[in-house]
Amino acid sequence: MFKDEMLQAPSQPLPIALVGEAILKEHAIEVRDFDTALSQLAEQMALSMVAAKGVGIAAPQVHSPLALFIMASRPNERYPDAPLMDPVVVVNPQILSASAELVSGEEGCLSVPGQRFSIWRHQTIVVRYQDLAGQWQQTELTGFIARIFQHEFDHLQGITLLERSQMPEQTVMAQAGNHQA
Ligand code: K3U
Ligand code: ZN
Repeated sequence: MFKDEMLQAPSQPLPIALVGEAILKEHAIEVRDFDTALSQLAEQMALSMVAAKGVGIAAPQVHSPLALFIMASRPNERYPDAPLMDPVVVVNPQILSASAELVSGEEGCLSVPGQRFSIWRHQTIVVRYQDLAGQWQQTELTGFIARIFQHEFDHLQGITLLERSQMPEQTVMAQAGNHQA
């Protein structure tokens, strides 16, 4: 074997699934193998997210059934006070509790290009997830970062903005299968 063939090919962005594709309606599958294939998938998701100028991306959006997403908040026109953060890879997420306070805000979705929706989200959530090494992390998120987490979490439940925007605001947590603390 030539030496070049033994080297790993550079990561490429993956095509993004659009509404109407079946993968966006499916419930994601728990990640069990924290291996190099998972890290490579996360890297390709990050490339797809950056290329599309998103602040997050979920695995089903790149045609993978696995329960992981990336969040990458940055200040922007609609959320000028949003914190700038390095991308965080979130695997097997859980929402442990959510504030009673709901806030409405505008959201777009890379899978629903050209549309914006006003969406109610919990202002603060306490979440648990695994990192790429399989280590459990627990943290409280608020504001725009909490909004990104809830948007991406929805993708793992097979919920896009088309469905979410039709739901009464009270069903925010109920749809995610969680309970208020
Ligand atoms: O709505 C978008 C946006 C981009 C930069 C700043 C503010 C908003 C682009 S769509 C986006 O980034 C989605 C990504 C998705 F669909 F793949 F998950 C994430 C998102 C946007 C806005 C609020 C919450 C989550
Ligand atoms: Zn989306």
